Amino acid sequence: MPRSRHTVPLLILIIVIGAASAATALLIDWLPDQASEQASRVDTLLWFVVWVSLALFTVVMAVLLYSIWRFRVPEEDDEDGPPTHGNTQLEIIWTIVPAVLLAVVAVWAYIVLADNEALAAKEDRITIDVTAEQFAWSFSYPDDNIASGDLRVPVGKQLELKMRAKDVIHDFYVTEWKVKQDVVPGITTKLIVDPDKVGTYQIICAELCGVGHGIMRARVIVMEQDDYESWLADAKREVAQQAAAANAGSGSDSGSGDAAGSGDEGGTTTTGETP
Ligand SMILES: [Cu+2]
Repeated sequence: MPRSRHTVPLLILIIVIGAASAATALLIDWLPDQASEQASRVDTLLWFVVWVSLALFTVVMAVLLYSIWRFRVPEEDDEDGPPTHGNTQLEIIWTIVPAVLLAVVAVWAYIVLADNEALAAKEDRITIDVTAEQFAWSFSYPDDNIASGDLRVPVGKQLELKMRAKDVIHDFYVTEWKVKQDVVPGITTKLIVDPDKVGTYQIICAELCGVGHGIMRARVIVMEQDDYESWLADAKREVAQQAAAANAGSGSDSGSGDAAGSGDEGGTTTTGETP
């Protein structure tokens, strides 16, 4: 059979399409920086899926383009093509290969999820309550009794975010952390993440939640441990001062005993301004 006649042109097509696909994947910086322990696990799995997809895409496109070119009939030829029957060998191959690939991805994803959600020891993690509402995020620190419009966290510690929604479904997503989690009215959802890079990142809502969905953003500020502790101490002091002031002038209209300053634009704490 004329197998050899097709082999070389097909191989050339595979090389050309494969090189173009690989170049597209490699030359463009597709993914956000990695800023959590979870990030590299997620990205590695993602790139595996991408490379497998590119390989399959390359083979399919090569065969398709070659067939269009090589087996084209003259325009006036309206006859049916020759009848063909199944090819058992091919069918077995194209059943087994995707089945194995899917199984690999499923098991791998399970392992990544289990690793990503593994809880650190109690003293090595910080619990933060996250509240989502149309169209804002707010954060409170139950252990320290303060609240903040920015999510401020120390680097190198695990966060256990306990998330509640006041109205509709939202979704907490920090692209650099590579993890996201729906926030659903009526239940408390949980997100585990270990930030490992100091910096300021955006929290975005990743679930269409109304007209303000696109502006439903907040900042996460990942700080050195020392900076975090001094911010925490300042915030606690401010809360105590506010409480004292509220007590002193109780009855008067001097503002909220409710420390949870809403996430105003500067997005700081309770305190209004912080270092
Ligand atoms: Cu939202």
